[in-house]
Amino acid sequence: MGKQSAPLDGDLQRTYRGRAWRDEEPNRRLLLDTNVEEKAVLIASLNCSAVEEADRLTEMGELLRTAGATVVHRVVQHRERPDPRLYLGKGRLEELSEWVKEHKPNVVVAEGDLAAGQQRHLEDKLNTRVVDRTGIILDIFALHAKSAEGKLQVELAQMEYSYSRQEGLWQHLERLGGGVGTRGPGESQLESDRRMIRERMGVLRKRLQEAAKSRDTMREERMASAVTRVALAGYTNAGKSSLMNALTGAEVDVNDALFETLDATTRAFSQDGVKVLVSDTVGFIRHLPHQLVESFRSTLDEVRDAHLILHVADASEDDDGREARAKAVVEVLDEIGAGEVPHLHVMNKCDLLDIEDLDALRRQYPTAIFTSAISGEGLDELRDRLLATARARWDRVVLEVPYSRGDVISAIYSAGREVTQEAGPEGTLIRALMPPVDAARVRALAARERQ
Ligand SMILES: Nc1nc2c(ncn2[C@@H]2O[C@H](COP(=O)(O)OP(=O)(O)OP(=O)(O)O)[C@@H](O)[C@H]2O)c(=O)[nH]1
Ligand SMILES: [Mg+2]
Repeated sequence: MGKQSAPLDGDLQRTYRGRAWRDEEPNRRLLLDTNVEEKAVLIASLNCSAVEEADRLTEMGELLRTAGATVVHRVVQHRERPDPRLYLGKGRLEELSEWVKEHKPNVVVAEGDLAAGQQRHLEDKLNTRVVDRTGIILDIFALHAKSAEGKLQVELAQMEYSYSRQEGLWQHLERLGGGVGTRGPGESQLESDRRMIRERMGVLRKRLQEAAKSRDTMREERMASAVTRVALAGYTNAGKSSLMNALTGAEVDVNDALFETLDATTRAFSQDGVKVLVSDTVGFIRHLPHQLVESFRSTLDEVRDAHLILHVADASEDDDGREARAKAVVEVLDEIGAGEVPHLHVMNKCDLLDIEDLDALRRQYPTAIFTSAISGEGLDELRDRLLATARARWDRVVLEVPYSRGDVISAIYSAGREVTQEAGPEGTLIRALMPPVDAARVRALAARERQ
């Protein structure tokens, strides 16, 4: 490989090498150190409106804050699309390179996704770590993963991310080397890295499948149960967990951070014999890395299997920001197969709006429910709507139960509501509202009796 292999080899050490994940160190942070507040330079190559630009840069700042870094400098370039080789244009990169030399930030972070080659070229030019948006999001997930399954899911997503970048680098080296037969030492290291990652991904997938099996059993029970299931879904930091806690008295962690919640939690609340199960799960973001959607698929089943999705939004966002976020949420819901599930819009954080703004928003979203998990505003209305949804799912059952089957009658009383009974010629004529599953069960029982 001659001269060209030397800088690439250095590259590998910085970004690609030394990540031989071992069992004893799961969920190692991919890119940023946990214990120090890192100084980050944010770079962006954008082709969007000024409003969207401001929103995206703010969001990237929030992501970095959650990951433990502060933005100390920004370089924003407006161009049709990022430079295919260097992400930024040459001139801007030169300027940045000078700045980096002088101020020595810990990391340079791109607002968008970087191809492996772009990342490598930037690291060479700037002589510092370069990370992209997906890398930061994966890092936050690694930081917040708590359950065993959550940790496996994050690790798999991290691996898939690294693997796809190694693939790019590997192809690049292959081109440089001019063919398989001329591979140098750098490449063999790379190959062994790839093999290790592949093997580890296999192990992780298997473990996740095992976890999914027990989940499947739970899922079957869940699907068979008559209880109405409601899932909270929405952009990260909209207040889903806060609403969950306010509605059900759960104690899910709440924090002003992105992706605070990763695991799914389900709690019930009930009133007058009507029960509703509420699930809180991982939040969404625009361009949610595909690897994460894939590895969190089983967690996201909670959303797909729901009878009703509460699409929670932050009412205090400006119109453009709120609409962009709502669109991103709908995209992810479609991607996980939850696009057809009925949903109800919940505008949360209403306490942050003044009366005029709130009125305007109510006119803009006439079917939404306006809540504040902090002041408690709108929570009764939300609860009532959920209970009404649960009631509406109940079947009206009219049956003639043979006099010999007192057990069926007591089953109807225990699972049903508004039960009335009168004596008929061959049995008790009974009317009730029942959850669909129980209705089917007693109907089958009664039919069997008749034969
Ligand atoms: N003012 C106000 N703040 C709220 C309200 N609901 C939640 N928050 C705050 O918003 C932040 C995020 O709340 P969470 O409940 O953690 O949001 P989440 O949607 O579960 O976020 P992720 O799990 O990170 O996706 C926290 O600082 C909450 O205290 C509300 O109604 N009003
Ligand atoms: Mg949460």
